[in-house]
Order: sequence, then structure tokens, then C-alpha cells
Amino acid sequence: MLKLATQSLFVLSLCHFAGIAMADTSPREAVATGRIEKIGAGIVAFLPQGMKAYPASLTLVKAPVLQGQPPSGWAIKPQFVRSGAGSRVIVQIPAGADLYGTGEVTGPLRRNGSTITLWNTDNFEYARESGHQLYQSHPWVLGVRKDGSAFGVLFDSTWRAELDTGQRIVFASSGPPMPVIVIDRASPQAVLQGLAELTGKMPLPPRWALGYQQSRWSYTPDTHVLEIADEFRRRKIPVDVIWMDIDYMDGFRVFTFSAKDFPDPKRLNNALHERGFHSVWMIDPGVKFDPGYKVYDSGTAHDVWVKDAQGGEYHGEVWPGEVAYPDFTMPATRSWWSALYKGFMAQGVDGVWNDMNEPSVFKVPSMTMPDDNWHRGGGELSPGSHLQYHNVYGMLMAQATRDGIQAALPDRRPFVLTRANFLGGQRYAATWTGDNTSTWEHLKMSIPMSINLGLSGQPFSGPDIGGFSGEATADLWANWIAVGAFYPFSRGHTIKAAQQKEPWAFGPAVENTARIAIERRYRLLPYLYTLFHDASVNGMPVMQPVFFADPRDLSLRSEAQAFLLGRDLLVVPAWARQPALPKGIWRKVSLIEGEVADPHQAALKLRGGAILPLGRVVQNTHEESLDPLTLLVCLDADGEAQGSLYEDAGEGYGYRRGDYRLTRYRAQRQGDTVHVSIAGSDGKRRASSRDIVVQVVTDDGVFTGKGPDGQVVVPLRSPH
Ligand code: NBV
Repeated sequence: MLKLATQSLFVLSLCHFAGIAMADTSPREAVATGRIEKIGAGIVAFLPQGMKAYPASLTLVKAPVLQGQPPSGWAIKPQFVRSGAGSRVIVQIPAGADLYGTGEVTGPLRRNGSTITLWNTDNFEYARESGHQLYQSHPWVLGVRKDGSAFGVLFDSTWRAELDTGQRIVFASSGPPMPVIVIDRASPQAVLQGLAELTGKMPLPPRWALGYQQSRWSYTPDTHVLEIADEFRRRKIPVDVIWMDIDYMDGFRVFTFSAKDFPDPKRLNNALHERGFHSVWMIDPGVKFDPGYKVYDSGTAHDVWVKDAQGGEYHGEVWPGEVAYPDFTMPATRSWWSALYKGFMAQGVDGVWNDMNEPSVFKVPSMTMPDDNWHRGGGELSPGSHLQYHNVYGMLMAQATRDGIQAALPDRRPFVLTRANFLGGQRYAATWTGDNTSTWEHLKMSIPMSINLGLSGQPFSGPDIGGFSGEATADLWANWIAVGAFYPFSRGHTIKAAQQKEPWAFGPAVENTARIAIERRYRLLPYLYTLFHDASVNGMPVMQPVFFADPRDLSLRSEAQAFLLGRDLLVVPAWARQPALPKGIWRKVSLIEGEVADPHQAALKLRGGAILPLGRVVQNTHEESLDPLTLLVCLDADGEAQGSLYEDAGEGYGYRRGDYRLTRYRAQRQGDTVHVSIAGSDGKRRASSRDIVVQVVTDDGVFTGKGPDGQVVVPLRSPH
């Protein structure tokens, strides 16, 4: 007995600290669970003993209301353990449960048996720590039981931590015991809905942000930006956005423009707008230590900088040389930062790209600030060390950026892309997955990575298409764009030293592949926008794992090549080998002429019982694409199908006052005809008087009919 107790007090395990594996021999001591309270339908919060009330949380969208006893027979109960200066939570998982989520991760879709470090890290090529520590942290695990029911565990702590998803889930934090929230519901979808109830949803982005986007480090000077834009239009490759990387700045000073290369950003943005482009410009957190530089001087006057352990102004080195870092834990700093966007957005900037906000610091082994740097907090946040706040630095920056854009352009929907983020950060920004490489390994890995981000609350993500670092072969780039056109966030980007990686850079055959792939995305935009709307309302991921089609089908649980877009469309990459696909009716559909003959294009399969709204191919989202609207119908075994289409102005907030239209379509087979009607609609936006085209996809071919919206009858004769 005594021996056992001693063993449990001194357990030897490995922990990774600042990249060094160390034996953690700290004494462990069980901490009793204090309050266990229901906080929602199928959601229970566990507070460690001594914690009287739920503390302020950066993850939760609002303070949970403690509602008394959990449902009887509640199965998943975390155990708290104090461990030296830190703490642990151990969660026993039901036998056979498959684990997912855990945020932005390398490796397989199914997370059982993995260990990751939650410590936002500038991880070039995902090489550091074998990629088990990336730019974002999501202390969250989704579990799916054998019977398809599911649970989720949220560790509400921002401190550095290790998350181990072995035989049991172990969350080893360097901070004090934290509240743990468990969701237990009938399906993984219902658990994700619960996660969205707790951590909030992605606000509906402007429609242009769903278009294809082109970036490189860097298009410079301004004339070259326009050359690239014109080249897309000349070659008729649809695109909506062009990106300005750091070289537009004056000596990497944020909120400035190079007098030589970008002398008149407003004129450039106007010229881009005339061409139907939107522009996104980079802003990093490090502010050049340069007395006399307006932003540095004003930050100093507002006393916004992160302090070192001695209370002095902390300086690190990044692109501009020596920099100071805004302390985003302080409400006053966030307001100061937000206000900087007024003049910036007035240059006609449409969206903002926050990079390097782990925060990254050059020339130090940890690649970030010292753990004992000091953040002053404020509002609900207590002052604390960098060890406590490091993981939310990027999220708080993105929040302040979003607020700044919103205040500068109150009638527009802000678009922010951030590299670092945290669980709940979908409320502020979209994600790209940082500095990947131009390799097959990273192309393949990008799919489970984006899926797991979606399973961690972030529906809007994607990698650098083509890979950031290194040279891409024509074949790799063609394969990447063929799948990349279906990431929720679809952007080509590359490092400075690499070759050109625009769609035409690899010759006419690859250009053709890219055009077809991107045209497919543009045809799908009405569906995609409807999915983004769903995500903004109920937190459903846009890119979903195949097992979502049937959570009880165990053969689908590890599938990481194919994926679903929403419930209805299955995307199977051309390179997928023996993908596990859902049973039932799934019919191959074709959206663009020429796609069948192109070996790189992914197969697209429509679910039996679904109606997919499609637009025309347009060159950008400004163009009207819904006249005609096409409805692609795949009947289920009973000869029925349903689908919906969400429409609004694509920008601004009219939709919140009812200026939107959500149309629900129904298709029914009656003898040799299929009748497509409107089953209902919501919103005050006027119904359009457009004609629609209906294509019914069957085993015997595609049958087409045309007519007024909601009154189309398609004879199932003479397919084409
Ligand atoms: O700003 C330059 C790059 C950017 O292109 C990339 O997307 C970021 O992930 N940035 C990192 C800094 C330099 C990385 C080597």
C-alpha cells in the first residue's frame, strides 16, 4: 500500500520543455474535484477543489451558468492531479473510442496515441519537435465511441501544456488546476455544436474571402502586383484576392508603406478593386524600436509594451531588427492597436494578415519571449507571466485587429488571417497552417490538418497551396491545386527564394488543371457560402471527415485522403489510394467541361438525397453567378432529395436585419419525372425571378430541365 502510494507520488515521465526532453520527477498529488455542474444540454463543467466559481476564460464566449447536478450516470469524469508547479488532468476514455481534434497538428486524422505540445511555435517546415508543436493551441479532444455517440473534453487553460491522447487523455499543464468541460452527446456533430455553444462561432465572412486567393512573399513593387492581377484576368483564371507580404512596408515598420515600391497604396487598391480584386496586407506584432517612428512613439506614450521580468521594456529581434511587442492582454493595448487600423484601412485595404504572432523572436533558442516576461492584463484578466499568456498572444492580437477593422469600416465584414491562435479563435480570424513544404507529404497531411482544425472549432482554414518552402514540381503543384480548390480557405503562397508558383508558372497543362479546379470552386460557391453560413450559425465544420457521413461505420474513422464538404459533397483526390468511402448512394458529378479528361482532378460525389446549388463560372465573386442557378439533384432510394441555398449581399450586415434568403428545395420523383419545388424559405430578401436549371444525376446519366425557380419538372428521358 505504502509502496503504491510512493510510486504514485513520484512518477517518471517525459516532458518537452523549450525543445529539450526532461524527466519530470515532480511529486504528484491527487486534487479532489470540487464543483461538478451542468452548464448546458449534455455539457458538464468540473472544477478542481478550491475553485469557488468558474474563472474568467479566454476560450469561452461567455461565462458559463452553473446549473446544478449533472445528468445521472454521467460517464466521463476527469481527475485532477497537482504535479510540482503544474497540474494534470487525466480522463479515462471508453474502450474503442477514436480521438480527433487537438487543433492544428501534423500526423494522421485519428489522434489516438499522439502527444503534442500546446505552445504556439514558429515552426518553419514543421521541422521543430518533429512537427508536434505548431503555431496554434487547442486544448480540446473530440472522441467518437464505437456506437457513433461522441464526447469532447475542453481543458480551459492557456498555460503551456502537453496533450497526450494514449490509452487515456492526459493534459499536463505548467499552470494551476483548471476547469474542465465535458460534452457528451449523440453524435460528433452534436458535440461540435456544443463546442460552438461554448467557444463561439466564426462570424460570417465576406463572400469574397471564399474565392481563390493568390499570394507570394512578396509581390513587389506595386506595378508587379497589378501585373499578376492582370495575368489572372487575361488567362481567365478566377481569383478574388491578392496578398501583400512584408516587403510593402518601409523597413518592415508595421502600418507604413515603402515610399519606393508602394508609394500610393490607395491607388494600388483602387486599381485592384477596378479589376474585381480585394487586397489583404500583412501586419506583424513586433514594432520596430525606433524612437521617432510614429507607431513606436505612440505605443510608448500609451505604455503598451510587454515587460521583461525586471519590469523593463522587453525587446526581441524580428524582421525590422530590434522590436517591442504590444501586450495584448491589456484592454488599453488592444484599443490602441485597433485604432491604428483607421488610417491603414483608409488606404483601401480589404483584409489583414497577422503573421509571426506566436510571438516569434529571432536568434533565441526558444524562438519566443522568455517565460518570465510580464503581461499586465486588465479587465477580467489577471497580470501574469508569458508562460501563462504565450498561447493566447496571437488570438488577442487577432481580436484587436478584427475590432480595429470593424471600427474603421463599420459596414463591412472584417477579414483577418492569423498564424497563431487558440481554442475559440475562430471568433476573430481564419487560419492558414504556416510554413509547410512543397512535398507530397505536406500535401497529404494538409487534409487531416484542416479537418482536425474544423473538429476543433475553426471552420475556416487551409494550407499554402503548392507548399511554402522549396520548389514544387509541376506534378505536385497540379495535384495540390486540384484538391486545394476545395479547402475552406484556398490560397496559393510561396517563400521568397522559391520559383514562381502562380497557376501558369508550370506550363499550359498545369494551367489548364488549375483553371478547371478553380472554376469548380467558383461553380460551388453558392453551396460553399451556404456551408459558411451554417458554420456561422451552428459551428459545423465546412471541411468534414468522411466518417461524418455515418459515425457508426468504423471503417471510415481513419480516412484522411477523402473528405466531405458539408454533408453532401465528397471530395476524393485523384491520388487517393483505396479511400474508405461511405456506403449508400454517392454519385459522381461533373461541374466543368474538360474535368473528366484531366487526371489530376479530384472526383466529386454527391450524396443520395441531396440537392446542390451551383452558380455559373465567374472570374470573381463580384460578378452575378446565380442566373441561372443550377440545382444538381441526386435522389435517395425513396426518390427524394433536399437542399438549401443561402443568399445575401455578400458583404455588410444587412443579413442580420433580415436581408437574406434561405431557400429550401425539395425534389420528388413522380413516375418518369422529377419535380423540384421550394419547400420553404426564410429571410426578407426578395425572391429572385430567375430561371433555374435542374440536373438530376442518375445511374443512367444526367437528366436536365429548366424553368421558373421552384417549378421545374425534369423528365427522366434522353439523358446527356
Ligand atoms: O512574411 C514572410 C513570411 C510569410 O510569407 C509566411 O507566410 C509566414 O508564415 N513569414 C512567415 C515570415 C518568414 C518565414 C521564413
